[in-house]
Amino acid sequence: MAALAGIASAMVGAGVGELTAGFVAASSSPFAVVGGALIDAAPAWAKDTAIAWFGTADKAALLVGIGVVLIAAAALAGLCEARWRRSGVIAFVVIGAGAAGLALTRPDAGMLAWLPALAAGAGGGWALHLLVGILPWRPAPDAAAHADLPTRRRFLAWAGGAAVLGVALAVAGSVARAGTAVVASVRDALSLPHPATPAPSPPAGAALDVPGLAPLITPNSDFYRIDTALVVPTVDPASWRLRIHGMVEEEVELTWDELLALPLIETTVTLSCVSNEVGGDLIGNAVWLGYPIRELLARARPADDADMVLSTSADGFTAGTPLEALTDDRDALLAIGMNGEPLPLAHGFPVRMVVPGLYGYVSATKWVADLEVTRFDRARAYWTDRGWSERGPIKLQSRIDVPRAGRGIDAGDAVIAGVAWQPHAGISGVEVQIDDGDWQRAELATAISDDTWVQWRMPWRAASGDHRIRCRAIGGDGETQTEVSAPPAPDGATGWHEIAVRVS
Ligand SMILES: Nc1nc2c(c(=O)[nH]1)N[C@H]1C(S)=C(S)[C@@H](COP(=O)(O)O)O[C@H]1N2
Ligand SMILES: [Mo]
Repeated sequence: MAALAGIASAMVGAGVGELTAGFVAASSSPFAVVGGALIDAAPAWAKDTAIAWFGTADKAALLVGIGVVLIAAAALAGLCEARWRRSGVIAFVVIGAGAAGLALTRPDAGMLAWLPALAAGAGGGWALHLLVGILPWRPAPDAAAHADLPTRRRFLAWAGGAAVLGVALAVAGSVARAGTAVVASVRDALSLPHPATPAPSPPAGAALDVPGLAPLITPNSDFYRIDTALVVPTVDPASWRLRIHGMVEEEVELTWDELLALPLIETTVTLSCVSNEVGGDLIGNAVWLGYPIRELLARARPADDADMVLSTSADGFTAGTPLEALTDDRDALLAIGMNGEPLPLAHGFPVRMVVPGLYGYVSATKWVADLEVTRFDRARAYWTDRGWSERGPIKLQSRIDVPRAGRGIDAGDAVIAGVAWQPHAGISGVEVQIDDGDWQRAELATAISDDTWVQWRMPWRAASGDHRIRCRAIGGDGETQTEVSAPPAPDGATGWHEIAVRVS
């Protein structure tokens, strides 16, 4: 029961923390602070394993993990408090103070970042003091007044009440997330300017009609999300500024209104995560609205010996992009729109970068706030400090979507279909091998451009039995996708996607 008192008290503390954070700053919620610090401090292998195991559910998995550790620690604190009064309370306050200190070190810490964790520790400690005071079997000096009442039932009622209170406070905290609500409503009220140069509608024959095949354009709600932000950063467009500085002749500063007034262009670009495994779904294709970064850099006039742009987000993430990829004729964008809408909050609202041909970790900074023109030998970015390559061109890849791996299909006329990509270099063909037969050319849909993935399909007379299907792409430059299998780290997975199908 002392352990139970500890757990219920921790729930009160967590609730107080979330409630305070809801009013002060969502990113300073104790869970966000501890989780964020763990994400940044975790060794590369741990992070890579988390993404490999949990994919886009990695954040939920981390929060569950923190919860489990917290419950264990709280139970222990309860047991200590029952044996040595104040020891558990002190533990709560110390943990809260530690998290408060951690909160101040987070890149997006506001002035009151320390408050939620401190309040959580104090609230939890106070609850523990009260609950242990009414433990049924413990004749504490201050329990004398309740000498007739401290039954097991009474204790359980109070402990249960404390737990419910904790949950209620946490719910209230998430409702109060003032920042998120305000920014979400600003976003909802926005109407984006019309592009000076709209994306041409996809050419006829770009989208194949095959059920189960990834759609040519990925809807925002299905677009994969990968980032280090446990709480989605909330950036109000009215206060958004982009600073371009470093090795430039002239510093440039840009506000939201100035950005909107520029002649915006629309382009369709496939974005992929370097953590995407062969056959994986950390990839999507969207129509982006934005302004070419090239034009902004032209205003700033980078020094001749600069070769990298270090972009920083509102929450302290950084990416190092080759200067060349931002100044050459590809349309690297400072994007504000995704598939006809303002960027969704989780995809970088109000402004992010999108660079055709490069993995997200070296180019696609969301909630972007700062561009520093520099050199690869002078600056390091978030993931390059964690064992990933400095440069990350997206590798030539292809995927089988239909039939679904591991599912059975009926014998007879079937279709094999998928997507292939090598953004910026393009795709010139896809080949398919069934069992150990010859490689056959698949029908390639018309590409939107070299910057997007391409759908493909091949008819198949499926005979009963177990089959293995493999695919490989041929790049725009004639290169065939390598069979050599490599894991995502350090610069992207390679190998052929292969699926097993049972035909009956
Ligand atoms: N601010 C910020 N931007 C970021 C990241 C991040 O962690 N923080 N992750 C990058 C990575 S690794 C990828 S793959 C893309 C994913 O963009 P998406 O979530 O919109 O699909 O965002 C990039 N931009
Ligand atoms: Mo990524």
